[in-house]
Amino acid sequence: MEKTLAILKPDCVRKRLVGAVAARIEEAGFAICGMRMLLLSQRDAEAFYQVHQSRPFFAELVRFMTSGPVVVMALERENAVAGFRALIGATDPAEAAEGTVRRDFADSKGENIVHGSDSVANGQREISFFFATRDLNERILLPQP
Ligand code: FUP
Repeated sequence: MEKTLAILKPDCVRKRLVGAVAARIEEAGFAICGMRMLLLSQRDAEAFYQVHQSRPFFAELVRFMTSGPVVVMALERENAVAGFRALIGATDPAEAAEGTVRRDFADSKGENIVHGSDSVANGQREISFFFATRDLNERILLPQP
């Protein structure tokens, strides 16, 4: 079953939206097969967002992502990567479709509540950044009718 990584970012935790966002994730048919709260170190955040290291917003992104605890989730569903990105909406909440998590809860392009992997390969890489295989409860979805 396809998997994707979600990060409920420091703004999500600070705004007490972990439960609301987790509910939307489960209502959209995702199974949570791994979940952990942690504080990213500077080194972790820089490594995780390495692809953006030369972008002008990189330092601010790392500062924000290390500003408080996050909740990381390994999620499983058919079409998990694209389905999760549809659920959260565009990076900039002003451009995100109505009813998406970022449109409803995010303040800005930088502080946008949640991260979702952008490809199946990156999903696998990002899940292994945070979870050991033995910590993932795989194939926990019930068979579809
Ligand atoms: P997304 O895949 O929607 O999370 O967006 P990107 O991979 O393009 O960006 C990753 C993170 O960089 C965003 F979540 C927030 C930050 N970012 C900015 O702060 N400013 C920008 O202009 C673009 C991204």
